[in-house]
Amino acid sequence: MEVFEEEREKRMAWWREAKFGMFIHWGLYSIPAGIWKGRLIPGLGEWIQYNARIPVREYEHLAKHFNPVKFNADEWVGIARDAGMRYMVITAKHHDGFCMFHTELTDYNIVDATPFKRDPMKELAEACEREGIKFGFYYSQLLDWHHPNGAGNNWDYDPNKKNFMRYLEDYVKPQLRELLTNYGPIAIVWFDIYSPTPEIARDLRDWVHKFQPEAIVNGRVDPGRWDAGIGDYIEMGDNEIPERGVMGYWETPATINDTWGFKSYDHNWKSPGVIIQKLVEIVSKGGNYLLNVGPTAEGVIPEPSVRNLREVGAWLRRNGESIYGAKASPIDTRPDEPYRFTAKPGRLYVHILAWPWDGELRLTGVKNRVSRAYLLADQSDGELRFEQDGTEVRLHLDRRPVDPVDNVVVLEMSSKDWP
Ligand code: JFZ
Repeated sequence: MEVFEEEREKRMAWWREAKFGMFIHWGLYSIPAGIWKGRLIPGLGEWIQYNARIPVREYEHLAKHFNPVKFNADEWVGIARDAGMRYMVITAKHHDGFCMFHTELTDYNIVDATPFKRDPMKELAEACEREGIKFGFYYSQLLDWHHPNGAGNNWDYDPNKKNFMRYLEDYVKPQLRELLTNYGPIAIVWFDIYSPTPEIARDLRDWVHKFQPEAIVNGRVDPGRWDAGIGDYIEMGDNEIPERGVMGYWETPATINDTWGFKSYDHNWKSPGVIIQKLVEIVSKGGNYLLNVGPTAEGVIPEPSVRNLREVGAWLRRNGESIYGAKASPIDTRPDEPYRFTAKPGRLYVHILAWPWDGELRLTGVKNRVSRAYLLADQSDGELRFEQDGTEVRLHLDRRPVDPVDNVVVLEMSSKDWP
């Protein structure tokens, strides 16, 4: 294995184990929250400056009103912990160019431009350190609707007069240095929407590793979703779960409603059951699930998302062994089959998404001899009866399920050579 591959395997060790993370989109866009001058602005909350073509001189006035007095880093980290989320990625600078961290490169940042005057990135990094949750930054390395040399704002600036390489060298890289030297150990840098060329992608990845060699770099540093492999893993499209398992490391970034940045009228919260089923679907195909919350301008994570995440955490406390550090299913399942598999050496986890009415579950493709079977969440009733004929196992679920969404049966094998 090449040295780079070995280094990557070491970097990815915690990520292979973590499986489930909290994404946070928080910035000036949380103030309008999808409404501008009395109009509902369609699209993602964090895209409001673009979607409403708001001039920089108007949009930047929002900074004077950004004062999230209810923000409490330990509270947010506690929500992630109680949800069973093992890492946190937060927007240090999204496409609007506003910096949610103290930077010397511009006064357009939360410490210098707002009445809040605190650095929430610093407070969250320290709170995550206390809680043992891995911490990282989302950073928009291409689109910047505030900076004259950033990409994307053609309503204030003449695109023909932009100098992206100046933006990269004189602004992006010095800011990345600040983020990678002022906030302690950074577990991941989550670049977004691709670099213009593979050379720039490699330069950014190497720049990250110059300061934090252990930091994982996501796939959107690459010039395209499936290109280059310069990042440490493939970043799927928003809310995208691949049809079939994908080789190597990959992650689904997902919204908990229909927007990343807070919108006051988006109440389409994913239920705990939907979140659990997506988590299981993703892990059964070999991926990680980075699920977003969009805090309000006051610094509050919306209560419905907190409530739903708390229930997901309760399920994970009973069934986390089948998720954390688990590998993709060794058995192909059709999308319509009411069960999924995850695996660890010598153990197959059968995620039963619909409890069979007759209590019988027939599984095929089990390439080892099963020695015992039991319900992961409640072993008080002892082991489950089963018969095995070659690779076919008939499970007798002669007891009531304990969970409304996903009941996990463990099939312990006679040896560790499969799965
Ligand atoms: C990007 C951002 O534009 C968006 O605001 C949010 O931060 C999201 C997590 O990332 O949106 C994308 C980027 C890439 C794809 C889809 C949406 N893609 O590759 O399909």
